[in-house]
Amino acid sequence: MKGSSDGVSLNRIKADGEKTMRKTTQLRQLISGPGLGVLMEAHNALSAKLVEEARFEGIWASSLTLSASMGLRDNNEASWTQTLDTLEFMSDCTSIPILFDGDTGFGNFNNVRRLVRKLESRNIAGVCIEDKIFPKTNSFISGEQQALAPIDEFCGKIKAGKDTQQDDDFVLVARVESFIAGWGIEETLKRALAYSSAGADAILIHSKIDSADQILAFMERWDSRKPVVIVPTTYCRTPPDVFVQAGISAMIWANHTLRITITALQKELGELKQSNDLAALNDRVVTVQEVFRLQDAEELQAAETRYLPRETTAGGAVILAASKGDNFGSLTDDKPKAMIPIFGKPILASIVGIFNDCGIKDISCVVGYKKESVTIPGVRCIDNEQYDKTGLLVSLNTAAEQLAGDTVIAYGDVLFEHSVLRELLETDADITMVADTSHCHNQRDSCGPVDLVVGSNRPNFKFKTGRIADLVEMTHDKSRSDVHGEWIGLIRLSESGCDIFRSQMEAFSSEEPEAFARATMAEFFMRLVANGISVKVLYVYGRWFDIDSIEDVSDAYTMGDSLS
Ligand code: SPV
Ligand code: MG
Repeated sequence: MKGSSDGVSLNRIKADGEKTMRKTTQLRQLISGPGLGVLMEAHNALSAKLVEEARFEGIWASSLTLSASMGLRDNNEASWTQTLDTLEFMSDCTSIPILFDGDTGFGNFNNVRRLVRKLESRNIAGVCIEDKIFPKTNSFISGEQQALAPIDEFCGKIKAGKDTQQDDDFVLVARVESFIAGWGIEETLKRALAYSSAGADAILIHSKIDSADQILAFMERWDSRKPVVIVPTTYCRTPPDVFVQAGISAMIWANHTLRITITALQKELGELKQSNDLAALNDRVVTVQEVFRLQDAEELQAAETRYLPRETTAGGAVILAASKGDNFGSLTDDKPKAMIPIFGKPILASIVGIFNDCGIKDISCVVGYKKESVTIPGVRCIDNEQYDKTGLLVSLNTAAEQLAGDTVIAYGDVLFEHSVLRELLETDADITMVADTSHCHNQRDSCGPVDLVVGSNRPNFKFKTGRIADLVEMTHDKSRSDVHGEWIGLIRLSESGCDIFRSQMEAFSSEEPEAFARATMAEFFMRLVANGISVKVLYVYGRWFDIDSIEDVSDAYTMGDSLS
């Protein structure tokens, strides 16, 4: 056996890197090198891959099993191009060589020429053609009745194939069917010699008796003129050592991969039909993960991160909606302000709708006041039990676990146009807040302080420049002339931005627990800036409003249409 010392593994263990050798060269070595090579049958890409994983050195693409797996008979019912398509899949997912069972060559010498060209283009390492007449019949079905091809004509096919191949190592095996057809040793030898002289790289002597006698008789007279390949299907009990001693170069285990499959399927499908117990079967079969592994699904995932454009959708959103709201009279008797209907639905439902429209499905909402009234389908509610004693930063910290991957944080009383969110999602800094430079929205004296932003620069909307700035300072002082905009309650965090927010909140709460408990988001931003953390400002012009009072609600009713 080739390179085998244990007598069990019939295959050579390849040294690392050996598989980078051309498949044709691998097959040539398997068939012409010392010892007994083994070609294991496969009939589709998956079985070919499994044959390789089982560490066989080469694949026999059998006409019997290829046709059976197509639901056809081994009588050239499948066209050669249909078979070629399957071979291409088999070759693409394996690195060991395939010897294709090319039957009679699908016609005359001219068809063999075309076949060899196409096989080489699919990286098939060799072809075996047999001296029967097209359309052939499997050798185990009425073998004696099968006519053999005239020797001259078959030699023409061999010569045509050899003259056509581009790769010197492409292997052409000539298969002698005279034993199958009931002829004796003399006819077999005559044919083998002729095919050898015509240029065949190896001779396959087929036999269907249940001993190796015909093969051994041939080998005694053959005198190692060319490598000999055998198919010990009917004489499989002959120990491989006998073949080694006889000087046989390679053997083909021609159909057992398919037969293993049929045996397993018949058994398991039959039992399942009887038991109806899918769970029991589940424990006996490979996992779906194993199927993914065989498909190399991981490779595609890695490639996607390399080649697909970065998704602009945020992974998730956290909406802060725990507070009652002070300026809404009886409107907030039974619900927080985020649940006040504006344009026919709760503010929160509109915000969630805008997130969903922009591809954000994973939405958490920090609730507190009248939390049972917050019922928005698909939204995860997180309870800030201290909502009436704490500031917004504590609400955000309640949802700290949700700050993972790209995350947008929004106030539950702010409505903004889709375009504002889309622009925010396109930013790529770790921390980006949105500030409005229009100052045109309706601020009332009764409202709380406005979070004003001083950035590193002013935007120029006319020339579309300066839309992103560094946050320098936040202030409530409306009289300041260096203010560039008003924070609208929207922030986008990258994965690292989320890490920064979580660790900074943790540090803040342990260093200054009282200040932390009362802290506003603006105070937190100032703390970040003071700690040297970069916070970016995305400037927008209008396209949002907040609902701060009962007057805002009635204003919205008179507007009569929603933001879009
Ligand atoms: C095949 O596997 O298709 C063969 C070998 O040709 S045999 O079935 O034994 O003829
Ligand atoms: Mg065949």
